[in-house]
Amino acid sequence: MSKSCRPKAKRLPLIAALVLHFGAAAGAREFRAADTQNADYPTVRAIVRMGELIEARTGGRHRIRVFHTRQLGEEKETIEQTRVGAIDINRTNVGPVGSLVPVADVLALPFLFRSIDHLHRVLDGPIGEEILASFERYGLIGLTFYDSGARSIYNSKLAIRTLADVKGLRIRVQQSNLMVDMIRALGAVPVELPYGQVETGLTAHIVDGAENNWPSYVTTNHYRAAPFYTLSEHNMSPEVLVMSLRAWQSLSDEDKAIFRNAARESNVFMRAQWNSLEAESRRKAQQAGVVIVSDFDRKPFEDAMAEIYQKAAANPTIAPLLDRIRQVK
Ligand code: GTR
Repeated sequence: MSKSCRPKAKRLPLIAALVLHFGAAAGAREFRAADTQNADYPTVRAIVRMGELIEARTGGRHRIRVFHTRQLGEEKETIEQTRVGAIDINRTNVGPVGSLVPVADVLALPFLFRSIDHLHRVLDGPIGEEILASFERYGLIGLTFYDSGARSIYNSKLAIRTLADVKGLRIRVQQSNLMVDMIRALGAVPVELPYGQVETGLTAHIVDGAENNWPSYVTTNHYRAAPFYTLSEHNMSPEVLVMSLRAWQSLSDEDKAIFRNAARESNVFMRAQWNSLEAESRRKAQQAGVVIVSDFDRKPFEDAMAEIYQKAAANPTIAPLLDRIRQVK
């Protein structure tokens, strides 16, 4: 029997399948993701990985296109664009996002975490979940955190060992009020610059130094212009992966679960790469002649943060979280 002669009853499932297929395809989407780091950076690779998982699990209905290296703008702008739904997914550091989502600032507080393990226990437990959930009222869905190691101060002038050494230095900070306060509390001059302008800022001596983790210090070439790196490890601000509320609401419940799980799995994938990249970046800097200062006088740096902690303790959203974070063993 030719196809056109099939009895009507038998054709119905085929029509239903076609409707289902094209119906689903109509809801199919490519989600635009922003990251300021370069194509090989672990956060970018992690989002690519998340996209692969999503594509496989939705039978190709949904995919993620990653725009790395600030192609969609600097962090401050991309956060704003994600909030209004012009960008679907954004990987940013908690530093700049803290100016929009105050509770995120708690994770950027200087000298709060005792170690990366302590940070991981906080992020992987109920506090991490609560912080991610609190993004929603600002138009963002917190999907997962990514590692970012510890941030340390570097500069082009001198090996910083004491608080007096920092005094008066012009230090670039992320676009974050908390980071501005932190550098000011050290007696240095904070200069807010977008990430993409720091290398020029250092080479043109607009700033004397900056602060970041090993992989960022090396992949951006900051180590060439500012070869004194003091292991201050003053904060451990993680990265956070967020989705615009608008994009999130376009997903079915089933797809939301797929996105959440894929994001979490991409975090595990990223963590597996982080330590070796950190060590490799440090080695590269050392080989290039960077002076690494580990014998710095930490206590006065911590004491200088008293005012920041007074402010945090007076904030009813942050204060209870602070205590709970300290209690996490
Ligand atoms: C990096 C982080 C970026 C950006 C950058 C900066 O460690 O991955 O998202 O916040 O620091 O200092 O601007």
